[in-house]
Amino acid sequence: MALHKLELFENNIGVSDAVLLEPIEEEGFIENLKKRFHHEQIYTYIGTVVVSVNPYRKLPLYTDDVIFEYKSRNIYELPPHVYAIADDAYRSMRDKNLDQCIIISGESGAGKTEASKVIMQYVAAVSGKGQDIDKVKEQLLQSNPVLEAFGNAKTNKNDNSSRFGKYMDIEFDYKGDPIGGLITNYLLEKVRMYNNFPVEQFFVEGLAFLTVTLTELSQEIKNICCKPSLSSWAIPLLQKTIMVRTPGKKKVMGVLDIYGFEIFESNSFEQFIINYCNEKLQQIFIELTLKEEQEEYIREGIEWIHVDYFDNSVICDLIEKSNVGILAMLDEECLRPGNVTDTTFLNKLNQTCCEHPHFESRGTKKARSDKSLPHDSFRLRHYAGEVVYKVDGFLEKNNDLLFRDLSQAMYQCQHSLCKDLFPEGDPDKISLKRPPTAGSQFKVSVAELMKNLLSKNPNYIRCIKPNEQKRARVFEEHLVRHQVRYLGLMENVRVRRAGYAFRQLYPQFVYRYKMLSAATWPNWYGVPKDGVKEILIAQDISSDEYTFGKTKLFVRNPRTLFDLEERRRDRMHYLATVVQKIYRGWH
Ligand code: AD9
Ligand code: MG
Repeated sequence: MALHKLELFENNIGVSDAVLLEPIEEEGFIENLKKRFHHEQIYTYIGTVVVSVNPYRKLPLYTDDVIFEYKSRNIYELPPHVYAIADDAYRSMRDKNLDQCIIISGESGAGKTEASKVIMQYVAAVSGKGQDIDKVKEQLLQSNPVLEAFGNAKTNKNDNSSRFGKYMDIEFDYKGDPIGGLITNYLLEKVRMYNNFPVEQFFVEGLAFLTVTLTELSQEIKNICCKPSLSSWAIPLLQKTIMVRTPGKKKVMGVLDIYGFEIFESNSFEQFIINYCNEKLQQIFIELTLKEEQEEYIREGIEWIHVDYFDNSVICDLIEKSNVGILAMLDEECLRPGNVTDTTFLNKLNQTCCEHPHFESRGTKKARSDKSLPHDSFRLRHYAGEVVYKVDGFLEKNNDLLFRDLSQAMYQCQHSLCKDLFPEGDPDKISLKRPPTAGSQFKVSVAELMKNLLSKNPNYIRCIKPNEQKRARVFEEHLVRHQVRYLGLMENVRVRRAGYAFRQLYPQFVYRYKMLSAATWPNWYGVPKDGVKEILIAQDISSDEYTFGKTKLFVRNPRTLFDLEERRRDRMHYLATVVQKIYRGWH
């Protein structure tokens, strides 16, 4: 880790890795983000996770020069940046053959889509060049405006809000040049999108061999979507876009841009679904982070330290378990003949889930007298906090009968692309079979997504919105605190530094601290690990504080590191004074 980190610490613009915060407390974590934000340092690491605070203004962070600086550098050599993560992911994919995914989450307006564009820009800039490659890159970069034309809307949270979650696999050949991509969209919310269709003109060539002026098409879709009967939302619209693919062995980098945990004053089916997805993402985050830590310990031959953490599979089960989970209850109620309503669904939940420690409603014994909980709602204790869901509309939204109507309407559209996109709307092929419910489709897509992510090496970007007014230079602590909680960031910090907060390769450690031992100053010519030992002994660091891995020194407590830094600074000051005296003596 991090020469620059310590320098940043000295410069008093906060620590660039929250793992080095001491003690680990929410207040200090937020204070650190704030300090950095006001110094134009919008990125902070938690280990290898990037926390990004939306600056709401153009910062000179994305120029070609900056890309060049980050290209092929070690992740900790430079200040935190999305480029550093993108570079690390890209090189691991290209050189070590490890497929990667970059998971970007955060609430609306926090900067997820901007971050995904920054990643694509970086990958396009650092990968190979050539006529065919450039064409693919152009298509990858252009896919954003195309998808935005379909799925973005102005909302009160974001002028250009993506009303869908997007997962994009970018495919590369053995040299690391992009050869194509595959995009999967989740949860397109028509209700918020159709009023605000952007009608800019986009031109896409080579999409599944079609050349389309999307303005025409979007106008046509807008006309259809604006019919009052279609003013709800649907999950599978435009679900998959397949772009150019060339045969052969490929490597993959996936980018997931999906809303983070949502909690509004009134939460409905949409929030329930989104929060379920975030529970699953948290589950794999913990699993993979611990796995990664554990693997590093095994690689380095040091003993694994058990980490206590909140295992949220109990909540995932409550929502998704076959036959008894909330989604299963909802489906059962949707399929049951007779007088079924949102209230009968809630009654069913009360019967089935009343004993569950993460479920509460007024119809259950434990929350009967809880006046903060309305009678038409249930409360879930998510990993990130409690959310009250109003059951109103759950059945209708889950039934998703709209989807069949929509496919049929779209198929009637004059444009041939619409027919291609909604083949199931063909009257000759309409099946009388009931389409799957929205909830069950989402559960399947989430399971597929998780399987896909688990098969890759994960990288994380957690986006934070500093104020609701979309203003530059304004950092509202209460708003940030809310997001820090709902993104589970303190748990991230805890898990990351559960064992050893700091680790560094032996040669780098010797290089930085060689002035702290007479044996290693001015140069150490022996084995680097022995040099490290000399320094630790000379500084009288307790042996409980560190352990030796195969290639790295592991330090338990950040305080030890800060002490070493202070001593290093004093020593450097002393050495500079001595040199000055000698110089003056000569003259
Ligand atoms: V939503 O869930 O799709 O509603 P996002 O995707 O999280 O949301 P988006 O990336 O669209 O938010 O960012 C919102 C706005 O913030 C952008 O339109 C920019 O004006 C602004 N933004 C975000 N990130 C940056 C940045 N790194 N630098 C400058 C930024 N401005
Ligand atoms: Mg977005």
